[in-house]
Amino acid sequence: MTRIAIGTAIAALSAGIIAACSTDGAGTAPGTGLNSGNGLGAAAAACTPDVTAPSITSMAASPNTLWPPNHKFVPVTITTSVADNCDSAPRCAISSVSSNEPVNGLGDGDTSPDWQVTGASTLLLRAERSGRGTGRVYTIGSTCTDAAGNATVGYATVMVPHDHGAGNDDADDHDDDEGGEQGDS
Ligand SMILES: [Ca+2]
Ligand SMILES: [Ca+2]
Repeated sequence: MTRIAIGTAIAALSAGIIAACSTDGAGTAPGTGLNSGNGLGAAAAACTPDVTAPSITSMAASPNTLWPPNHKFVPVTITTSVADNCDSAPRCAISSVSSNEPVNGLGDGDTSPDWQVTGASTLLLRAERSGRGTGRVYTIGSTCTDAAGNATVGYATVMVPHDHGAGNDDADDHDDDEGGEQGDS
């Protein structure tokens, strides 16, 4: 008798917990489908707490090529497509910028800094590259964070080619090549 009563109580308690969970976070994450036939309960279980970082589906820089390499800052905008299991609008912000060339290396005009973050999705990049290199590649990192603080970092690149492909601007290109070769010795 006693054992049966305890078992019944546990079952009732479990049912109560499940019922309570199924009402939390209603409608926060449609179609997660962890438990087929009980999507609402699955969403609640995934969001209390939310331990899943946002998913970055695409990230791009515009423009993604800088030309001519005249050592001037060019405004660049980063566009990020992001989704999260619970937060309908994760926030993204530029969190890192790097270059495959030294900021103030030889033959790049001796200018620094070469980038400046101006907003969550905007920055200035210097249109230059070493005349003795193969082209500069800036890598911009953007961190997207959901309401629970889970974060994902995505990256986009911006090229400063060594040579312009079609319609080569010989004047600009030649000047930079000369600087690079002289600085190399
Ligand atoms: Ca999340
Ligand atoms: Ca520089």
